[in-house]
Amino acid sequence: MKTHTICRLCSACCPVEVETENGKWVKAVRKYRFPDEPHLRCPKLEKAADILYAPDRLTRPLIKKPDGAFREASWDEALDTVARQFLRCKKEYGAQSVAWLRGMAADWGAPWDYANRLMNAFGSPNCIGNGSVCFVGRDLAHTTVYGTMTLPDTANARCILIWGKNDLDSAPGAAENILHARRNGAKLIVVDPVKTPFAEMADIWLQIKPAHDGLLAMAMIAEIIAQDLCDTAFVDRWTVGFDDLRAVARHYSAESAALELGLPPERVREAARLYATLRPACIVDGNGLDMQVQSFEATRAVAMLRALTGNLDIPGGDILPQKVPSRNMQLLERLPAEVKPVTADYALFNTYHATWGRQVQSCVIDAILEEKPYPVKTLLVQSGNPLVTFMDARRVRKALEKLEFLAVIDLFLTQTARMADVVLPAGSSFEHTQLNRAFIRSSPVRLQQQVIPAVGESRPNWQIVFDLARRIGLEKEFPWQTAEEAIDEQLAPAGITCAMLRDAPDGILAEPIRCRKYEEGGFATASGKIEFFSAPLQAHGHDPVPYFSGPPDGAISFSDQKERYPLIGISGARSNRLVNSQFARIAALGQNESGCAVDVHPQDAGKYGIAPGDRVRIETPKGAVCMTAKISEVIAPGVIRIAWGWGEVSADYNFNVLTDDARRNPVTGAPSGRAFRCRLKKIGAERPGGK
Ligand SMILES: Nc1nc2c(c(=O)[nH]1)N[C@H]1C(S)=C(S)[C@@H](COP(=O)(O)OP(=O)(O)OC[C@H]3O[C@@H](n4cnc5c(=O)[nH]c(N)nc54)[C@H](O)[C@@H]3O)O[C@H]1N2
Ligand SMILES: Nc1nc2c(c(=O)[nH]1)N[C@H]1C(S)=C(S)[C@@H](COP(=O)(O)OP(=O)(O)OC[C@H]3O[C@@H](n4cnc5c(=O)[nH]c(N)nc54)[C@H](O)[C@@H]3O)O[C@H]1N2
Ligand code: SF4
Ligand SMILES: [Mo]
Repeated sequence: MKTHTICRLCSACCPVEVETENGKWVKAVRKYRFPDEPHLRCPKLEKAADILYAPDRLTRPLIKKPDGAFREASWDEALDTVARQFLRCKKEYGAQSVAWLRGMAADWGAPWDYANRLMNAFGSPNCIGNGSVCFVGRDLAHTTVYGTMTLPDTANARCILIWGKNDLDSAPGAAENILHARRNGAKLIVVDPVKTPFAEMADIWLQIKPAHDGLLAMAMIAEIIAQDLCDTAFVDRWTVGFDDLRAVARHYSAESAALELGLPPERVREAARLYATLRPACIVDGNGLDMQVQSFEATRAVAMLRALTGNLDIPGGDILPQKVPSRNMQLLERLPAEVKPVTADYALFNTYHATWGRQVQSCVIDAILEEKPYPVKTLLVQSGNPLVTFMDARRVRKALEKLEFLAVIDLFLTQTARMADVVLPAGSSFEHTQLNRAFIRSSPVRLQQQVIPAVGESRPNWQIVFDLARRIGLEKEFPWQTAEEAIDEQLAPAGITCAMLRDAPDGILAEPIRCRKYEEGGFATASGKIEFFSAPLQAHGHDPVPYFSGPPDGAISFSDQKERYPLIGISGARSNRLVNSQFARIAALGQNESGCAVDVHPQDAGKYGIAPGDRVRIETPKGAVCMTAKISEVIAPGVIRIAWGWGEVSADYNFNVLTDDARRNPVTGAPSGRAFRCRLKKIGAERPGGK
């Protein structure tokens, strides 16, 4: 049997066709937008059976015994235990002392809505996503400029500016669009500290100093304004604050910025000119811009480039998405107004969007450890592995140890799950039907369909949440018996149902696609125009224009200890075999730890006496990891790139013991997880057998 669905093994959300036989996975293929073009392989999808039927998949709920070992339990007992803890905590400390942490994997789609609904109805504002380090902070930066986050129409662009994104490994469908445009003659500019394959094929590669993107964006803005390369008619008609931006940008000439960035000034000018003059042009921004203390300002400055050049909402430019009409399922109105979330310091981020909710994950750790603004005592982690993926991993461990109760919903007994009192086994994305956020953010709507039965006694995420809700007294709020019933209710405003979606393998357009939609009703900002100057940001005490109060300072963690920590460490590539902390244990994907290595430039290798395959120790003021050295010229001298996510395999490899969570972006709470000062020393010769 063949079924069209969405793969959610990573956040790329590829449409796929899955073949099954008697309820068993046989194989799957990604569907291609340009079937005649060469396409990219995805090892994760090819090895999906190894993931789905992994011998260490959790198949029964687990409860921790007093001696610290787990025992298997029935769903009734496990869910009742979690429900009892929720209710006890609410009674003893107030509902807000219960928090729900959400990782990336189950999607911020309907399951995100369901978890929020449960927590809001329960009375706790602390359903917290990881958007401070991934995507949502960028969404806010776009939104403050032109009212929404745009989507690049790369396939039709003549010029593509890739800024901190590596779709070849992280989103193959998106990469194929770029390759298609390239074959049609599009020019490519890449801003990346690493020589990625896109950087190699680029017309201009700006090898940026890590975490200094804001400076480069301001220099490009300055150049475009100084050389009269703006789309003046568009800027005059559709923007506010151009004079303010021009006044700030004067301080960021290509010469001065390039000096700080270690780039030739003419390259910066050339990039600005190419991007501004070749229309249509789009900008593909990525996670390279997140996890920096300066991420919000930098992303905002990048967003302004789109507006200055009039590339918004035109074919081949950056498109304003057409949201699919849907019901807000979150019951936010049920939350008592006087209860503030643990993320209260990030007021604008908490409230700018109707359904993103609260996203500064670090605040949960603060609340557990420092009891500020109040203590969190019970935590439920769904589809996340904070012990490996949050900054400052040792602090996270301390926090998890301090909790009165920890429950984890996951497919595997992760490092985080091992610390739990109760572990609830979830079905993978192929084992349940789900409406993903990505497919209501813009048309066409597509359905992620269940293609195989849940493995063992594992259960779909939606069912676990609904069952738990009913056990804490929310039967009325969760009346649905199937995922389809809930999805149909959510999509009712669009007049679309699961049954219709099942018959539409390529999805359903909620309305015809249009361009220049702002001509009908303006932009969704306070002024109705694009805001180079943001009054709402100013009202919240932030810079109304990016870098209004000066150039980035301390963008890289531990910069004040440069003498002792001379190198810049950056977070490793996302291999197309692995996803964050996932799959390294699957033999076919983890490949005997061959990807767990640190890239050292030949100059630095010479300086530190390091040969390929040597064991090295990398240290920051926070901690140390040990890995194998690889000599590589993909990074600049003075920069080392350290594999990340491997902390799931061994504590020795936990990249995030190196990172800092103390300094955060004031608007989005983003810590500097990607770039920090560090030092390196050799601790042994080549490891035998690659182990
Ligand atoms: N140093 C450093 N730190 C980083 C990053 C980095 O680049 N460098 N990247 C950051 C980014 S962008 C992100 S998004 C975060 C990711 O942080 P996390 O979301 O914590 O990371 P994952 O390893 O993807 O963990 C997902 C967990 O969900 C489980 N899972 C998979 N599918 C399902 C499902 O359907 N249901 C349930 N319940 N569980 C499921 C997996 O087994 C896995 O344990 O990490 C961030 N941390
Ligand atoms: N195979 C695979 N796919 C994934 C994931 C995975 O782990 N594996 N994770 C998923 C998740 S959670 C996410 S968020 C996406 C992320 O996917 P992307 O948005 O593509 O992000 P990254 O691959 O983390 O980084 C993109 C590029 O940013 C560069 N970069 C690093 N530091 C800087 C900097 O300071 N400035 C600039 N300009 N660039 C910098 C890196 O060298 C890299 O080439 O991928 C998703 N898809
Ligand atoms: S890139 Fe691979 S794993 Fe990720 S969604 Fe697409 S097919 Fe699935
Ligand atoms: Mo992410």
